[in-house]
Amino acid sequence: MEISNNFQYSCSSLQDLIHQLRSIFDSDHVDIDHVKDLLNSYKSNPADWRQFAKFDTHKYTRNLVDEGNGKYNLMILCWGEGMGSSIHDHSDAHCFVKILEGLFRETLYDWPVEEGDVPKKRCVNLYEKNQVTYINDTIGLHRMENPSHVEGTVTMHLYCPPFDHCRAFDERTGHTMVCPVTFWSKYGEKVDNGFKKPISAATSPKTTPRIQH
Ligand code: CSS
Ligand code: FE2
Repeated sequence: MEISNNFQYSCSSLQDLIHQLRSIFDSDHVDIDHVKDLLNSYKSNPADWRQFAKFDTHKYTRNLVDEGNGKYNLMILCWGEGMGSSIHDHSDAHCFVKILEGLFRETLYDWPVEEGDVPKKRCVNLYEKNQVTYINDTIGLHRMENPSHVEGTVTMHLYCPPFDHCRAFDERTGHTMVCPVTFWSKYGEKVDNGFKKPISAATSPKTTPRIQH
């Protein structure tokens, strides 16, 4: 990806956005600012995305909207009051976030200098409806949260290339953990993530904790 300025987009609906994203990502060289501009040009309309916005009472949800011809994943995340992620990286992917509803708080961290160091807090950014932000592993790590205790937050994320795990960091101990990321729904339909009860402690296989990031 390359950086350039002064590009104008207009976008009338989520369907239109999906269409234009596919067209941008058809090219071998995608400009980060063009993707940001396009996402900015979409004005959030709940009628467009309501079908994908599934809330869960216990955790934030990840809902797949489009696989972008295999080049990226476009998804809608729903964050109940006060819900947040751990501090995490982005598996070498580009991460674009657009706020569709509510408020969103990002706490940025520097990478630990040495293995086992704790990530160092850099700054806090607050985003509101229709704003767009971007991060990759070169910029740093972050924690994302719904800071509100009275309303939910809905965000749209584009990850390029798609990834199915990331690294989470414990702010106090510096311990890190590779975590799978899963979808709560795909194309508006609930996904069965297939948790299987171990038969007994003696025979149960080691399971990977499914923590969202
Ligand atoms: N990384 C989180 C959202 S913050 S970018 C996730 O996709 O689950
Ligand atoms: Fe993130």
